[in-house]
Amino acid sequence: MLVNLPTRNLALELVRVTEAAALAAGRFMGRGDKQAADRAAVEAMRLVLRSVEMDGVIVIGEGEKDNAPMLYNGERVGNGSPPELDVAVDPIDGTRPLVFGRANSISAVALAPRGAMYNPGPFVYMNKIAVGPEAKGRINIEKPIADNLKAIAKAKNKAVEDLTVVILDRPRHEQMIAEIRRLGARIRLIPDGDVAAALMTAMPDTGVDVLLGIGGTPEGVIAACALRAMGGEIQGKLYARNEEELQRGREMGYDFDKVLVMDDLVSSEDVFFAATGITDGELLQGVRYYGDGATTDSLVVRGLTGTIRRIWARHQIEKLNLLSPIKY
Ligand code: VTB
Repeated sequence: MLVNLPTRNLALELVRVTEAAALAAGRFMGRGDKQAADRAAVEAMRLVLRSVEMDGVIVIGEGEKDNAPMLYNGERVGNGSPPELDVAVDPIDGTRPLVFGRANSISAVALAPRGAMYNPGPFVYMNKIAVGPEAKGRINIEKPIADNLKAIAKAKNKAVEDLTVVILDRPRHEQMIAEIRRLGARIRLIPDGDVAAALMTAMPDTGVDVLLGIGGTPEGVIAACALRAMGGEIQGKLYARNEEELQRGREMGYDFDKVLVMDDLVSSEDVFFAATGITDGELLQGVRYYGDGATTDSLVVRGLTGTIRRIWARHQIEKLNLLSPIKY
């Protein structure tokens, strides 16, 4: 038997990164200013990432689609010492819900060995199907929705009518929604935030069984890292918005018909994932501020062991503001 000494769990360092972003972004709840919220989260994230002992390169940086402040693809993060890692960041998934004071806005970061994460290039949309551990190995994005729902229901020992399907509330999903209604499953339409939705499929308490539909590609890769660590599954297919994008993809060697399975999206089991709630949601509690501090609620996951930790923290804002250039 091969016995290894326990090694570092980088996710435990990573959680400070998502906590900082959430604490900074939480101030913008309901205040209507997307740019300011994004800037606060990105700056806090960038600063705390520096303290993480790693030689990281951002492979998945959000923002290009929304023209928001961002951590750039190719940006070096961490303190520069080994291990060499790919980094995926989503400083705020659900900026709109945050600035309108709605549910399920989170901050998320994932790490994987260098070269392990899928590089989606400039292609912003991905068709996705994501499930938790019970339905892992039973889904196939190429098959009709009816087949997938039946397979998931069977795996979870329930009827299709008992399933809850999460879908982003977008006109592009009208047909899919009509089809799911015809099949009799229950639907949760979400305004944004399909990273949280993908995670919910792997957390039985949330009552969510499957995520379907077209969402952001960066969000797909981050969700893949989290689900890989949590024992769930996601499959994706790049989605071209128009003929021009399709053409560009072909020239760059991207195949929009290719099914991206777990191993394509993140090819290593050695992944780390952390997320902190910004606004309240069924996955995580949002940031709460008190006269003398603030609380955060986070999820910390390590792929090698599959350990899922829930970390609740109380932060002393006054002390932090003395030490940190970030305004909490
Ligand atoms: C989703 C959602 C994100 O982008 O991926 C979505 O999870 C997809 O793009 O929070 P559209 O909004 O253009 O449909 C976000 O909403 C972030 O932009």
